[in-house]
Amino acid sequence: MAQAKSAAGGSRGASTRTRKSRTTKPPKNNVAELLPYYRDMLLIRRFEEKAGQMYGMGLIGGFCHLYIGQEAVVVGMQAAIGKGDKVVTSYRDHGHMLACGMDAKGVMAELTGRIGGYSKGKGGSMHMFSREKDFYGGHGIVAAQVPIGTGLAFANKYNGSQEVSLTYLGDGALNQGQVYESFNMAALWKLPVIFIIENNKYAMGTAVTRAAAGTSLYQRGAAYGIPGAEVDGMDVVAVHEAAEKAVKHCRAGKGPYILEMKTYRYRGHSMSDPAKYRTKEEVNKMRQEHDPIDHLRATLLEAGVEEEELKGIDKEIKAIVTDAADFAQSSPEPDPSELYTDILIES
Ligand SMILES: Cc1ncc(C[n+]2csc(CCOP(=O)(O)OP(=O)(O)O)c2C)c(N)n1
Ligand SMILES: [Mg+2]
Repeated sequence: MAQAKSAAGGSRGASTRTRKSRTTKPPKNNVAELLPYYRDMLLIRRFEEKAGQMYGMGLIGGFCHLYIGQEAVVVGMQAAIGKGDKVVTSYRDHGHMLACGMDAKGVMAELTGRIGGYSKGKGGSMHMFSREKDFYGGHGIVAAQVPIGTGLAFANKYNGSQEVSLTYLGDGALNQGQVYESFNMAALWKLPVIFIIENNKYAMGTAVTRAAAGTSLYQRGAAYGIPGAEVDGMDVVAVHEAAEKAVKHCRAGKGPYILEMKTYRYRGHSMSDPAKYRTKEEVNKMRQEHDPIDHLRATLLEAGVEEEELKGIDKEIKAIVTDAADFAQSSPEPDPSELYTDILIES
């Protein structure tokens, strides 16, 4: 399975490659445990497709960054954590919210700017939050969530809890200075934070190969002694396996961990991206050969799960997304008085 590889220049770091082939097999006798992965990835996929459609119809305003293609990352990670563990991410956040258990209706209604949305329709796609579900946002400033996630881990440690902080960032965000300030403090104080780099190969229109000096992103913590691993982010079983290892490391008080998820976004950077920086063939190849949902579906069928069972899940998800879309269009717009609520006024 994993081919051990030392992190560049790191004496304490133990970066490994855990990138799996496309033949990852489910744990023996545990096929049923994979059904929730299928369900959760499908929910994100269908939700995002619907959001894209509604954006095209003019029902969603502002920015909207879809997560289609990357579903295995968040679903595999989330399956390794529990209540109290914290999650924070960037603006490409709908999948993370759904994976955290936030209500599809509340997320969709936020996209349409309605009162039933998680931020009462005042935040939109990039600005949602749920303390109840341990989701700490949606952040529009590239890498801003990294010190926040590190701070959440500091709080966990300070409070003497065993909770971990999952801090997601993109391949582009990884070149921000604040990431390395966070790495330093996280390693110095052995904070329980997992930095999950969602390497989808592009930062807007810039390929990672053009922007990053050295593309083994999982080794970026080597100077701080932070272990890192490269993972096939299109394979939910591989993601989950890597996540469990990283969570165990954090809960044991050994400090931070880096997971580089090799993934791909099928849609543009945001809804207004003409996508001239890559070919249609490149996108089609990924969709056809590496789709995380198709791959899991095939694995499940091969393992003897009935097609009818999967169809039942498809139907359930369709109903959830239709309900969310209906709610997002029928929930009222916020009252003008809402302009004056939730505002910090310092006098
Ligand atoms: C500080 C800052 N600089 C620039 C931007 C504009 N911007 C928004 S997303 C983005 C690319 C980030 O790419 P990546 O981190 O790879 O995440 P991805 O969009 O691929 O998920 C940029 C440059 C911003 N929002 N904030
Ligand atoms: Mg990227």
